[in-house]
Amino acid sequence: MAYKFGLDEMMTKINILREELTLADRYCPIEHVSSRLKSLENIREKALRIDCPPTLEAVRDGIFDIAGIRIVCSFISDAYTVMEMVTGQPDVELVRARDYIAEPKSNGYRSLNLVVRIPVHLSDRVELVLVEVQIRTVAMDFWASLEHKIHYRYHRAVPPRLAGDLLDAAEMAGRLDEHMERLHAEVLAREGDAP
Ligand code: 0O2
Repeated sequence: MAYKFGLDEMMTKINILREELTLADRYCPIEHVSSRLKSLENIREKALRIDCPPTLEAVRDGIFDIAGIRIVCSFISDAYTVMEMVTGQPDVELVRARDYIAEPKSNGYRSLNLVVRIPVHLSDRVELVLVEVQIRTVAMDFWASLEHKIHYRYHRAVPPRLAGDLLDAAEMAGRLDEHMERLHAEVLAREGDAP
């Protein structure tokens, strides 16, 4: 229940940011947002995989992505802007930041993976809830969703040829992101020059 409310709180924050920028006719760096609660089965599977004892306390302390939000942006710079917007709020505590954009994983995975702690106000207490926030570009998301499917299809043992092809695709997606970023910066500079 607390994780569900944690997700609701974070989604409200993100939706307010989007709406504020849209109403004020300002550039909105967020393309789309999704959220999910990890199923009990997936929590159990992850606990086994990372050697986390299957107790409530251990899972609370050891699994950070029970509540997960994914924010997809158009450009790499937008991902960092969104990170600042989300973590700059006084009731959002940044617990962990993994910048897989600056340092991609060896399989090619790129994303900003944050873990934040936010208060959830219940009738008789305040619970501090961890929410994982993944922020990435459309190209990174496209790659990650296919890689995720392949990963599960092969039960995490992706054949080397496929893994090599995925790495090539991740590098292409990275180059596309850099190209789009340059075009975006050029358009912004021209808009700045316009009378
Ligand atoms: P699922 O099925 O998406 O829920 P830790 O064990 O603490 O070291 P943790 O918590 O796995 O690390 O943190 P990390 O590395 O930031 O990964 C959190 C989530 O990011 C993963 O959750 C995935 O959703 C996503 N992710 C991380 N690495 C990859 C990757 O190589 N490929 C893809 N497609 N997604 C990735 P789960 O529980 O692993 O997976």
